[in-house]
Amino acid sequence: MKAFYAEAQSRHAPALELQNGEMVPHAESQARVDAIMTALPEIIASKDFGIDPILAVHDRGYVAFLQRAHADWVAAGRPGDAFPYVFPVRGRRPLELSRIDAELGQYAYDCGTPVAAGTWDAVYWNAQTALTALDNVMDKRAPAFAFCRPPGHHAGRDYMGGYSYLNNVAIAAEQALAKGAGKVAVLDVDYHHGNGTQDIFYDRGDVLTISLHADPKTDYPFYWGHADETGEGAGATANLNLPMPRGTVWEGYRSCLVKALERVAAFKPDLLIVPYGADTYAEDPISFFGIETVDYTAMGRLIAEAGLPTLICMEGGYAVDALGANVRAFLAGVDD
Ligand code: OKP
Ligand code: ZN
Repeated sequence: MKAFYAEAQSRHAPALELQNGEMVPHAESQARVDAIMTALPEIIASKDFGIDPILAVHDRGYVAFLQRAHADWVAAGRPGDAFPYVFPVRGRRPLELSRIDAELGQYAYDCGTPVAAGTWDAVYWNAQTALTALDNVMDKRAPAFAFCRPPGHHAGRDYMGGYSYLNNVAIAAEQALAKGAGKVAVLDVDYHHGNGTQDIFYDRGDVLTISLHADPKTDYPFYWGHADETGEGAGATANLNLPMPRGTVWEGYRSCLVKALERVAAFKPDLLIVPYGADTYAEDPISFFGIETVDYTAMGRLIAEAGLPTLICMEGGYAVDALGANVRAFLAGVDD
């Protein structure tokens, strides 16, 4: 399967994140890139589709903020990466705020998503990687792998969180519609709920969003991902959340995936986008499912059986030692 990446994606290198009350080395690291790179046979450099496909999904003010946030942070005399620490409570009146701390809180929803010096360049090219792989899928009708990094599925129209800044999957879905696809289905198999993608398409009937993930009653992102979130307006019934308990192994996961794929088939999409996270892996350091490396091949095979043009976008996966093998196992299943 063709795999795409842009070197600039490596410019995003945040040092630390706040996890369970401690500043720890950021889990979303360059070591992930190296692990996946060595597992892929050949990597094709991404093409530049420009900023318009990004602005078709994301708020202009938010994009401008991402472009200058780190420089503003440095200008304010701050060390390291730009970190939010104060957040507006939802429902407050919109305010024109200019101090960097106020803006960080306005555009972030957690403390795991700092803006580092190279973040904008990296996430711009991250989106281009998704767009390049999409182009390949639409052109060749064969599956393609967008090696997206950092992840994107937690980012909303105007917010960052969960290591995500731009929503690569949403950008690709919107671009596919602009290029003539009538309907797109997103099937998110990362351990964490794809809250940003859900939010972006919540009131839309042309994009079906499905997420299989750890129950938000016990796991991040807590405030989204519950089974009763089914969409609204034109998108009523076009969102499906399948939360699973901690400890879920392949057998239980598989039956949820079958349900998800039945819904995909009923929707009759022109394109399937799969945000893939290897953080469902049994040994993942921040997650609690029991999927094994061989199971990823079965997972990929089941998804390929849907018989749809398929774009795979990388999301999470933090067990660096097994990450390459897990990605390879999944892609092998899709390719079978
Ligand atoms: C990004 B992706 C656990 C803290 C979790 C954020 C996790 C973001 C995951 N103590 N922090 O979906 O893999
Ligand atoms: Zn995840």
